Parts: sequence; C-alpha cells; structure tokens
Amino acid sequence: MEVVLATGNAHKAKELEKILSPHRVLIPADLGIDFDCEETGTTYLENALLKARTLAALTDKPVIADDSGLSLPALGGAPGIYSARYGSQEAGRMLEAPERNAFLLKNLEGIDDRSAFFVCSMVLLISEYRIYTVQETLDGRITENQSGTGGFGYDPVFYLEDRKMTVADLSEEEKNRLSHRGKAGAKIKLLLDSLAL
Ligand code: ITT
Repeated sequence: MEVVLATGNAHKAKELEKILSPHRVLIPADLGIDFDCEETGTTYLENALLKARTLAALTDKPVIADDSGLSLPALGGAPGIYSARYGSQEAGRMLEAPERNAFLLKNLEGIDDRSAFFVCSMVLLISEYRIYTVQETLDGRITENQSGTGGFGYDPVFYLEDRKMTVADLSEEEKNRLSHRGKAGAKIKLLLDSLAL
C-alpha cells in the first residue's frame, strides 16, 4: 500500500520507510502538499490524531501520523509531548538536537534518577471512521555524555542497559527492531498487510 506520513521530520519518514517496507511511505511534499499542524493536544495520541486528521483533509490516500517524545520521571515526565521544543523558551529559538541534548544533560546535573523512556503514538487513518492507533515505549536512561551518530533527536543521550550503548550507537536495523517507533510501526505494518489483501 501507499501511505502518506503526516510529518515535517525527515528522520521519522526515513525510519518509517524501512519499518513499513514494502509498503511505500510518501511525505506531504511528494504530493505537493504543504503540511503544517499545530500540536495543541495534551497527549501523544491526541497530537497524532490531530496530525493524521489535518493531513487527511488534504489527501484521499491513507495517512499515518507519529507523535513521539522522551519522558523522565525525575523531571515529572518532561519533556514529554514538548520534546521537539525542549529548551526553546530558554534559548528564544528552536534548538538543534545536540544543543537540546546538552540542555537536558545540564538539567540533570546532580539528579541521581536518570531513568527515561521514549513513547511513540502512531495513527493509521484509512478514512474518517476507519482509524487504528498503537502506542509503544522504549526504556533506558540518560547518559552523562552524548555518544553515537545514528538515529536522531535524543538518541545520543539515550542509553540501553542491555546493549551497553546509546540508541545513536545502534545500527538502523537494531534501532528499528527495539525502538518505540519500530515496535509501533511493526504493528501498523501488520494492519497494512491485512488491508492490502
Ligand atoms: P512532526 O510533528 O512533524 O512529525 P516532530 O519532530 O515535531 O515532527 P514530534 O512532535 O513527535 O515530532 O516530536 C518528537 C520529538 O521527540 C523529536 O523532535 C525528537 O526530539 C524526539 N524523538 C522522538 N522520537 C525519537 C527517537 O526515535 N529518537 C530520538 N528522539 C526522538
């Protein structure tokens, strides 16, 4: 099947293309669609639905949306649904990922509990009343220093105890097998497989 991903994040699109293969993942720009969605929801699921519905109003193709982020119990769940914007208020501009990671490491100075988890809420919208949702997580802890060049976002500071490396140190295949997005996408892929029959 061919689906359109409601995102402006090229890294997500690249990951999802592999996760959902052989289904084809288009981005709005491929269809000449200028996609923009204000994320006003209070949960990952609300924001994913908002993105999916906003794009569905602009295309007849099946739509997928992903709302994801990083949560730390020691920070009361922050940055959570505000993960993409974390630190931008303090800086007066959107931060690049390495700057955002540095901001997080600074905020954790002196805090012992560095446990963290990623969340990915994924929505497959076939039509207005045919909607499937999946939400998955990945547990880990925040490192002292950034490490690795793979993945995107918080991957260089997200350490996996059992793999003894950060998510940014994993291969693409490993990240997709273990990650919040990989696990959510694998279930959405099963749905696409069955719908394509
Ligand atoms: P779209 O809304 O356009 O899809 P976005 O980057 O704004 O793109 P989100 O609102 O879902 O996406 O914010 C997710 C942020 O959480 C993202 O920018 C990263 O900083 C972080 N994030 C999500 N998944 C991640 C992953 O697999 N690895 C590292 N960081 C991740």
